[in-house]
Amino acid sequence: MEKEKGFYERLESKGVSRRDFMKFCTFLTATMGLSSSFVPKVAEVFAAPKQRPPVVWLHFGECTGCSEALLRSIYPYVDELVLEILSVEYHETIMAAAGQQAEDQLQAALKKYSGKFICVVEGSIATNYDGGYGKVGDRTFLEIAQEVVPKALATISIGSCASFGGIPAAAPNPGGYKGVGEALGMEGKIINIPGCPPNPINVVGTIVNYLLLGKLPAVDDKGRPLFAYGKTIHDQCPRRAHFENDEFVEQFGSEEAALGYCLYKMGCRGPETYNNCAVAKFNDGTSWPVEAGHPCIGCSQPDFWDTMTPFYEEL
Ligand code: FSX
Ligand code: SF4
Ligand code: F3S
Repeated sequence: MEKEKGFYERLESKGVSRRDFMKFCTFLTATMGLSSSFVPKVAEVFAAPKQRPPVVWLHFGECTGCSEALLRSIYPYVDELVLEILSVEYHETIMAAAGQQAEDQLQAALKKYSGKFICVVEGSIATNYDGGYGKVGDRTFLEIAQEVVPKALATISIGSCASFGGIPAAAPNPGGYKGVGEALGMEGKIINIPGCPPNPINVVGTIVNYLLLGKLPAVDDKGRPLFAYGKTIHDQCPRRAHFENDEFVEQFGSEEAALGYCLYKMGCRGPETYNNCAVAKFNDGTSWPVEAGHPCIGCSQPDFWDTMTPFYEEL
């Protein structure tokens, strides 16, 4: 009870009412594919956590957009919530330590929490030339991942880079960048939350699923949680009726664009892209690419930069 009281007071002091928080929990519960009877239990995961698992958060070849999407999300408190439920032991973007001190912190966390921590990875791993294309603290991404990932209780790759190689792995890919699972030969053992960037709600949903139900969510054959990646964009798209009626945008700025017609002829990759953007949306449910009038570029699919280009051309 005391714990909960403190939690709600902390939220209030940040300008987040209990009502806003419950609204967020309701949205999160629905996104996770759970019935509304789970809402109080989901709220409890944040308000009175039974455990705060240690987390080692690694950054490899990427733009840091994944952390930015999560930590600067418009929900004023998603970042706060993540920090309420996790004990982040190492995260290069937000930790105060730098240089040798940061390296020491990583080693200390690995020693103390071996087999018990959750590893979150952003970014892909260079594998050519002994991993020489990407280093942190004079060690290659490959060496770091080989040391850390096998010691984790579970590993979550966030973003298309960590999941499937993403933009660093786009042709001609001289560094031999690969997703974490492939680079380590651990495909099938790592949860992938792709998207460039992924939706923060899917990251939070995966972690809450683990804390609430004691297991990671069910995944598809590419390691993606089914609750978020079980359907295509096209199957959830509000413009779908226009697609069925042959009502297409053929030029940006046209009358058809203003009418919100289907973007298929502008190169929309929604029909072959698995993600929940249409329902989860971004920035506190404000919008998502297709709603904003831009075709889906397939950013959460494997090798999207090579297989989905040229963008803006019909499939
Ligand atoms: Fe990649 Fe993320 Fe795109 Fe950027 O960490 S999925 S380039 S949004 O930052 O990895
Ligand atoms: Fe499908 Fe894209 Fe058209 Fe939506 S805009 S209906 S996702 S092709
Ligand atoms: Fe990416 Fe398409 Fe969603 S481009 S953000 S998967 S609408």
